Amino acid sequence: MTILLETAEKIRNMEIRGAGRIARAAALALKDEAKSIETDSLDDFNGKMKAAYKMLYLTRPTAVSLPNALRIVMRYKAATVEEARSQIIANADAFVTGSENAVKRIGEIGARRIKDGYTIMTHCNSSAAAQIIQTAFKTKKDISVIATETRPRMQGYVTVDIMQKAGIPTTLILDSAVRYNMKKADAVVVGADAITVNGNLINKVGTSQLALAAHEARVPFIVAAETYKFSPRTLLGELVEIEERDPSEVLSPEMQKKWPNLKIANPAFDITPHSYIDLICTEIGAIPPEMAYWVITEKLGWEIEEAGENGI
Ligand code: RUB
Repeated sequence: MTILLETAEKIRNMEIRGAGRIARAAALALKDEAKSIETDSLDDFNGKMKAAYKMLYLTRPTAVSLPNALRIVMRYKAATVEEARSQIIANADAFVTGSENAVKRIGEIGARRIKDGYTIMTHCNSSAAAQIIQTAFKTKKDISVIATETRPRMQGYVTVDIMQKAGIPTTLILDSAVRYNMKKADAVVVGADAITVNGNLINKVGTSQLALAAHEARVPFIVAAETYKFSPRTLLGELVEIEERDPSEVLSPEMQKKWPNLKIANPAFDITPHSYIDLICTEIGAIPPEMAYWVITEKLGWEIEEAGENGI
């Protein structure tokens, strides 16, 4: 199997998951494809690259880091196959390095918001959110973590594993125990799959419940998001599609047979309104959600026309 097919399958089945990892894996899959296409015809090369783009684009619908990464890697203008190939390789390498550096920078910026003695609640597993917590801990701050299980895929275990390996005291809680435990939290830190032009956050289903409970308890709600998590297409009035995953993630096929008339809803993400977000930590600084429009138009620099293309 080619790296392209393997990566697409791993993103689809969530072996590769988390918006940042998905973006980096997709960029590297395009790079590998560019390296392996054997042709002298630029049209042929372009056609094959577009097909690879399309395959990766369709793997998961919500994390905007995926189409953003694909567009960044596919920004090439070349007169020959070799020129195109080397531009794609350079774009992919630059994206991956930039993405890894962004996560580190977010860690440094976000860690300044974590004071000594803080307990931080987090949801699902976000590399950017985990980086903030780990960076704060490394600066000798005496902190602890409350991690939700994150049913049905239990990404909370990944977070627990990271925190345990780093030696950070951690408490695992049920998703339904978020409000009860919020009184023990000094801050909530979560990641992002997408941020819309009006500053709303799309992240793992249940995130909006942490935000509501944090708001009620006056606990700061902080989002860790690289700028490529901001969605240019929302500038055109489009909504971010919420992925609906297979019912078998919620209830086994055997149990489903027991209740043939039962409906199961399994949205993978939800929407947190910008009014519940105190701060978004990006690699270009800690910003209010109201600056999303600026990030999309000025930082990402995408014209509305370009934002409207999905490249397919
Ligand atoms: C993962 C999830 C993460 C964001 C950010 O969902 O919601 O919070 O993707 O992660 P899933 P990161 O497990 O369904 O992919 O900060 O690592 O990009």
